[in-house]
Amino acid sequence: MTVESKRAVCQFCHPQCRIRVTSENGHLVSVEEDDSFAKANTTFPPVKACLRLRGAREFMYHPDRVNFPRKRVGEKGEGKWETISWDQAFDEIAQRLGKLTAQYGPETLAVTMGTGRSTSEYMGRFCNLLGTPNVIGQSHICYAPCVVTGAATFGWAVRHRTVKAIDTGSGKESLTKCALLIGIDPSQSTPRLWKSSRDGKAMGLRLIVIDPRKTQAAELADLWLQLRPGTDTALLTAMINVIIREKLYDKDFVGKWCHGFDSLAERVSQCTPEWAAAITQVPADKITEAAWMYATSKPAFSIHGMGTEHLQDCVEAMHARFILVAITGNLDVEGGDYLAGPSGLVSSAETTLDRMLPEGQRGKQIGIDRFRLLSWPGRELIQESVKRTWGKECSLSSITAVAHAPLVYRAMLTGKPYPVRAAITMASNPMVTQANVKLVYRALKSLDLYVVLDYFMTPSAELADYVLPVASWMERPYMRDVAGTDSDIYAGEQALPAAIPGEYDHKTDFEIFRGIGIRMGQEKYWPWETLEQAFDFRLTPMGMTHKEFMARGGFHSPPARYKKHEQIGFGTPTGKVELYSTVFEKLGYDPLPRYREDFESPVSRPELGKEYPLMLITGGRFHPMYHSDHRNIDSVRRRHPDPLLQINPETARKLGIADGDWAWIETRRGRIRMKSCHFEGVAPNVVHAEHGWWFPELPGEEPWLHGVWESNVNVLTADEPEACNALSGGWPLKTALCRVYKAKEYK
Ligand SMILES: Nc1nc2c(c(=O)[nH]1)N[C@H]1C(S)=C(S)[C@@H](COP(=O)(O)OP(=O)(O)OC[C@H]3O[C@@H](n4cnc5c(=O)[nH]c(N)nc54)[C@H](O)[C@@H]3O)O[C@H]1N2
Ligand SMILES: Nc1nc2c(c(=O)[nH]1)N[C@H]1C(S)=C(S)[C@@H](COP(=O)(O)OP(=O)(O)OC[C@H]3O[C@@H](n4cnc5c(=O)[nH]c(N)nc54)[C@H](O)[C@@H]3O)O[C@H]1N2
Ligand code: SF4
Ligand SMILES: [Mo]
Repeated sequence: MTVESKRAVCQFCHPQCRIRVTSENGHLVSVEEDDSFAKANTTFPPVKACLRLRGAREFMYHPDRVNFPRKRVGEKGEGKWETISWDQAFDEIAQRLGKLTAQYGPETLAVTMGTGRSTSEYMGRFCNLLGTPNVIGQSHICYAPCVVTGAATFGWAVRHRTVKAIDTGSGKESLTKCALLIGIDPSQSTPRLWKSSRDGKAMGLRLIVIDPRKTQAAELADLWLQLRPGTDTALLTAMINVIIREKLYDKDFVGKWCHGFDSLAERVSQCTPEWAAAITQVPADKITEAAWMYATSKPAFSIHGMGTEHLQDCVEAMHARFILVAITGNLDVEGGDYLAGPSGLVSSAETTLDRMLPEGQRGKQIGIDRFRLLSWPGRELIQESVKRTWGKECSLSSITAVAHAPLVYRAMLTGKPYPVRAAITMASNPMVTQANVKLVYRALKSLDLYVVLDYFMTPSAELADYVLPVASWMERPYMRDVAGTDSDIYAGEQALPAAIPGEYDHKTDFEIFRGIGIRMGQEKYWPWETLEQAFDFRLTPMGMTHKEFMARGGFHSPPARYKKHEQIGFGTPTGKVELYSTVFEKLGYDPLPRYREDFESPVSRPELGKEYPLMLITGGRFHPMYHSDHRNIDSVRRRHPDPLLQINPETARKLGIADGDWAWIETRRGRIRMKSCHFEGVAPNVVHAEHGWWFPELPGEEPWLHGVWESNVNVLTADEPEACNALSGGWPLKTALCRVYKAKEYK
């Protein structure tokens, strides 16, 4: 019997917990926290309690896991499959894709990606070599707007979400004196930030939370600003107004290092707390107090989450947040918002070979005319000065020059601006997580070729022509420098075999794109046979292999260096922090943040507001689920068996909905059912519905598609271009108008 013990990095979610995986004859025996690993700047205590991790064996050997490549034999969505070999799968996919690209051009292929738990740089490499600019997915609404707006404003992105958190220092008093949490619920989504928030609070940290819901962080906070959903820009520009009017800003830093202060001051001169109070429903004195607290408790840290990123005016709100950071002198200082700079790896942008995507093909990126910030025009403009300053781009190219998903799904349906006839889905589940899934469904079903790379038959996989079984984090090595924005590098070993003859035959996403790519004439560009060899190459600038990197602890964090602008300036066109964004201006947009009422609110649509009187927030994170995952892992599902709707008890009473009753939630786009949960922490005119729900236990064939129409909140969300952010194209997931009524019976 061979017993092995390996040091892996868990990828069931994002914190990159370091796990000791023990196996016997290649079979998983146990997973536990790994103390022998080099400490990754903060340890992560809740591993033992992590239900997702504890379900690892159930996941690995789940009876529903797809273990061999599958090819559709019946009609699309009929649920009839045959098992085929990898060679057959690669040959047929390459051949069918080749035929389609010959007919329509390589841009006929779209690739969907998700929250980033796999090696998307090799997916990007495949796409760039093939010549398609149409990578789509969640980047528009998850993290890419933050990277791009950060890089446009500061010349690099500030990012602390998974790796770094509030700097509490090592003394009795918190090093960071104030933390501003905007639209983020760390107690559910961001364990390290949550731990450091609580630790900091016990050491005198002042906490300001901006959230329409009373989250655990809001309970802990010194100040909780319960704003009306969708009004962050109004609130943040009012804080800027107070800071400028009361002269609380850092005059020295602003004078030396900020571009456009006078224009900013003029722009926000009307944005008084009283003005913002009428919009946000947060009392004016609380806004003033928040501005004072943030500006005078130094150093201060800030972070925004998806409550801000999932808004129609997300870019404006982020820009306002970054302005606050800069004018208060909290940028790149110890305990404040840190600009990490690039890591020592070959960058992910280089790995994707994005420079090999011909100019003409870049111009075909769908959405490029309208949404220029996150597509090629913004990418080129921003990264030019970033690269000049830092030597490397601040991006994972596959997520910062992306096609606009809602327009790509429309192209699948209409053939405009040109036919998109094929798609590959990697590490994503668009039938559940993309907005407006009724449209996504019709679009995916209309394709000539649809290939899904996943572990299970998700509702998306059920619509595929081929389903390819991927190796999980336990079955592949790991290495990451957090999307090319953070200098920390994490690595892990492969702990289990990806294939055991007669039992299962999985491949990494890397091997799958390589396999198809080689058959499409890309052989020269795939010199590495395994993911580990590809990692070896990325480590060449550091002069070691993946194995050697693991031998040195599997973690590298260069010592922090602050105020780097004093040596190198800021990587923006003006070399300063762009309060007034010359980048936005050049792209044809407003260079300063301005609040606009959301496309679907009781104020912008009073008539609709009468029919649909409640404001709907979707997708607030909750334990133990991770997006649409884990619904089929019994031990996890038992802890949270049903989809929940949070509703104020007063509203529920008026609607005759008792705590625990099933209720319909309806928007203009459709309706779904969830179990109601009375919650004082939302205003009477706001409800919150979870996202990610499908029911793996229901049949896969149509019309069921594992219950994808039952409780999937993205039946309700909007994705029309008019609803999207004007600069980035991000779609709104935290604002919509709905009505709620009791569901008479369930099932
Ligand atoms: N209404 C609403 N919608 C939302 C949100 C919201 O708040 N509200 N949140 C949005 C956000 S921020 C995000 S990031 C997205 C998430 O959107 P997705 O990333 O699409 O969501 P997941 O459920 O994580 O889907 C991942 C799928 O990939 C599979 N998978 C996991 N790891 C791997 C891997 O390594 N390789 C491969 N090939 N497959 C893998 C899983 O089995 C799962 O089926 O959802 C977005 N959608
Ligand atoms: N358990 C778990 N953890 C996760 C995930 C998961 O699925 N499950 N997903 C991961 C991913 S990919 C992401 S992107 C992160 C996201 O994690 P977070 O950034 O925490 O995002 P959410 O939980 O979607 O929303 C955060 C808060 O925004 C609030 N909010 C809603 N509307 C508004 C608004 O208009 N303004 C403001 N200021 N706030 C608003 C919500 O009430 C919510 O409390 O979580 C990651 N962590
Ligand atoms: S699932 Fe649990 S152990 Fe794995 S990365 Fe997430 S929090 Fe860490
Ligand atoms: Mo996300």
